[in-house]
Amino acid sequence: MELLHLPYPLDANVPVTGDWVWIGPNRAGDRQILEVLPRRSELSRKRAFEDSSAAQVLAANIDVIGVVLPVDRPLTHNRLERTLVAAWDSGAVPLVIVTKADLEDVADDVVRQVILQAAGVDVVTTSAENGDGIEDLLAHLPPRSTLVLLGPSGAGKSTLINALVGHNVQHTGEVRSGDFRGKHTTTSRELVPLADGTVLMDTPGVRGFGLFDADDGMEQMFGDVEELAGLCRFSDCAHQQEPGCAVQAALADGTLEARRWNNYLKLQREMAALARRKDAAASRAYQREWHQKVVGGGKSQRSAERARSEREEQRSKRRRR
Ligand SMILES: Nc1nc2c(ncn2[C@@H]2O[C@H](COP(=O)(O)OP(=O)(O)OP(=O)(O)O)[C@@H](O)[C@H]2O)c(=O)[nH]1
Ligand SMILES: [Mg+2]
Ligand SMILES: [Zn+2]
Repeated sequence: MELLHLPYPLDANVPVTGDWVWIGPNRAGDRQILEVLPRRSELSRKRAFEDSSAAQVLAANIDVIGVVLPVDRPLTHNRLERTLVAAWDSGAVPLVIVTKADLEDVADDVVRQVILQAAGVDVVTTSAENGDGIEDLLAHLPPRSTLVLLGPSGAGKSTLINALVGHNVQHTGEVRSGDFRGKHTTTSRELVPLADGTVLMDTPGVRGFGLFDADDGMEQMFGDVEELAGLCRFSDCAHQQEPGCAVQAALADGTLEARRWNNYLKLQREMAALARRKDAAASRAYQREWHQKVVGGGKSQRSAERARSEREEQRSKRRRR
């Protein structure tokens, strides 16, 4: 048997990029994955289609999740917080990586804004173009750790990996001149090892991050907000016009940013809706199972259907009488 760090997802779901698996001979003597080893971290998001309540695991066994933000695109306020919630929830440590710092004279402003929103998560500023911040970024990686880069297409993830490796291993692509978006140059998740045992994971650009059951991540990102809401005079305070509302007081004196509070509420609503969908799906599954047990009596689908049509026939006979 041998232990491999598998570079590609073999199946739609298991194992995923970053999984460690046991490979050994099957009964016929062929090499085959016998087992996926337990994951120490798991980055997931809600499956992309709207009414799904299932999780999609994007990567496993990540130590550091690099959230990549290029300075040449306006910072869309709430996406950073949302991504950091998912990152914290994975069990890995998030790190915000600002890229293309050589490009704009607004770089300093962007970084200041990013630091505010990152709620204590470390921020490193890099330029693959002139090498600034590359050493600093490496210093943020524990020995032999795995770093995944997340960010929109054209953010400079693959370029950054090339800068970390020291030569070109990943294809990179121009951004469109109109809206600075990338062209999805990287199309699969790929592992790139460094000489010192660090592993870098390049990913295709992801725009959105539907949160999935991210209570721990919410607590990491919004723990102070949750604590504040616990200080209101009434334990069932809706934080609207109630007297003694600690949230409204903090919004009024500026210690809580309105944008951040609204985004917190939005993410809470999103997860509550997901929980309701999950409950509904579970109750449908339960009803199906119950129906099968009681009505189907463990018979095959065909005989259950026959039984149903017989019952219907009898019912209509009764009606005719
Ligand atoms: N000026 C400057 N340009 C950069 C820097 N890093 C990346 N770029 C440019 O940004 C464009 C996109 O870079 P990529 O590395 O392909 O972006 P990506 O995030 O991998 O994009 P996808 O693979 O599509 O998700 C390329 O034209 C790069 O040359 C940088 O530090 N400075
Ligand atoms: Mg790329
Ligand atoms: Zn309140």
